[in-house]
Amino acid sequence: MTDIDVILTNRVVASAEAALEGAFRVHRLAEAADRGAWLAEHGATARGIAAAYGVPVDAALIDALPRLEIIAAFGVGYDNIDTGAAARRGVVVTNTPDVLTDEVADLAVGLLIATIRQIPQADRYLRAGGWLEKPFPLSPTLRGRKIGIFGLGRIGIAIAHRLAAFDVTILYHNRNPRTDVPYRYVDTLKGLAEEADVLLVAAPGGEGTHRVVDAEVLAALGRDGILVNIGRGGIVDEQALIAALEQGVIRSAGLDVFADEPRVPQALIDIGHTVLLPHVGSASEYTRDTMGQLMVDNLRAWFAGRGPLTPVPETPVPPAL
Ligand code: NAP
Ligand code: 8YV
Repeated sequence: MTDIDVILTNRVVASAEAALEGAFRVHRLAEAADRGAWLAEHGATARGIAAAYGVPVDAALIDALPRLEIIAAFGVGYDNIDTGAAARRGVVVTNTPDVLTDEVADLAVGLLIATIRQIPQADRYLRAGGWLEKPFPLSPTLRGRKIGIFGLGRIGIAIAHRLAAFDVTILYHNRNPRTDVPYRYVDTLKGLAEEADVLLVAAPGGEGTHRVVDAEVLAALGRDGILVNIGRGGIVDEQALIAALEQGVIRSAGLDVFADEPRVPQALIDIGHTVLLPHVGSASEYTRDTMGQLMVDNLRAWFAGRGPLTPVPETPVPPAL
């Protein structure tokens, strides 16, 4: 163990916690009964943060740590971290890209098919004895659908590659068109929803995408439309989605992420034809271990003077490294 103090903001996978404990003096923010008193005790010496998803690393926390050098996120999404505040302080932020891409893409395709073919509903029907009475109702189909991917990045493209095997049409919207993909670019999100009958969200959360999937976009998706969200809950206006599902503005939704996790609106739970998952896109033992390894490797590399392995673009690596 080194004499470097690192704050762990909440529980992460056990293998990563063990690696952190082996490499650093770890202080667990989640165990702080009184945050002010806790920061007074540990804030002056902390040089790193291991940032679990869901705990804000905001300007107040960053500014309470005068020796902070690096914030290593456990996840590829880092919308819980104020990268602007970190950049102003010269603090580097890292995330865990690539190592979870395939796992999340697998889950996205599973969620899409589960939602269209109503797999959880059919399972519940059998268990409740419904099949003994009559066959399960016929479902909608994936056949002939146009899939609009909102956020054709690492995960979005991995989803598109998988969907190619399903013989569906793929369109996408990003801020910038890609020159390296065979899929057609649509220059607005509403335009994508108008053209597609599945809107599959794989974009990051944060200010730029906050509630952009709103009532207008859902209306554009249309009565046969399916929304699948594995990006971030805040991207979708949940009240507008509930209204759209209740009123038949769209057909159904498959959601892995929610605006206020782990709380999910009761109205969404009560709509029986949706498929709702507790943010499990990357949640296999294998992938969570790999993500944890990369988070710890970023901290180790930084404190060994080798620079961060996977810094985010908003907080450039200091020129000295
Ligand atoms: P990525 O490679 O950075 O891809 C993000 C894509 O979104 C890029 O193509 C980007 O293109 C586009 N984008 C970003 N901001 C946008 C905006 N304001 N409007 C339109 N398009 C925008 O990231 P990734 O590795 O694929 O991960 C994507 C996200 O998936 C993560 O940030 C995270 O929120 C989510 N995720 C969820 C789970 C889960 O368990 N459900 C697991 C992992 C990741 P442009 O820059 O051209 O706009
Ligand atoms: C995890 C994620 O659920 O990487 C991300 O952005 O959303 C997921 O992989 C999360 O980071 C860890 O709880």
